[in-house]
Amino acid sequence: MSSSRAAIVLVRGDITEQSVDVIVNAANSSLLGGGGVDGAIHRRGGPAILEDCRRLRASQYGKGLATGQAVATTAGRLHARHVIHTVGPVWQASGGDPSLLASCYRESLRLADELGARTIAFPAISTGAYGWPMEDAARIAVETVRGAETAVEEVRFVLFDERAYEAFAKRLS
Ligand code: AR6
Repeated sequence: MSSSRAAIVLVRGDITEQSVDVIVNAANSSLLGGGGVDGAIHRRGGPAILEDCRRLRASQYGKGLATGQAVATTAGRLHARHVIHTVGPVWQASGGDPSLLASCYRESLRLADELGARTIAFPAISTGAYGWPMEDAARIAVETVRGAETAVEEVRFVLFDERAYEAFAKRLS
């Protein structure tokens, strides 16, 4: 399988403080905001992001964004050109579908390529409100990015706490 030439970089911190071409949002299917990363991105990016999201809901995403899919908006006041919103799968008592979590990373990278992005920042999708176990989420994130065919040069995982950072670092070592 051909694989990405993108350098993978780990940062411990707040994704809304990153300067990159694309910041990825762990959104929900409504695209109309929420807590966690989603809340932080809308707060710091300002109302232009929500305006774009509402336009998407009023046009081709009338039913919202499906799990595993990705869509782009302006980045408002963030230090980025675009926000790509993707909807991670919810971890259930019976587990979760890893292909849907992988799809979030793959579809976001595909869209970033379409937008001509060279740098992209991802949070640890699904590991907060959606309950996906961190170690498993880190494995899926790193394997998917490594396996992706993309022109993106730097994929930055921005991890909010030490536990998340360590889980990703373990996968990269
Ligand atoms: N920068 C980087 N990572 C962050 C930040 C931040 N500013 N804030 C939180 N995290 P979550 P999900 C971490 O809940 O699990 C929202 O309400 C956090 O510690 O943001 O995909 C949406 O609207 C965790 O490791 O996303 C959806 O309804 C990771 O980011 C739902 O939550 C993801 O946590 C999506 O849930």
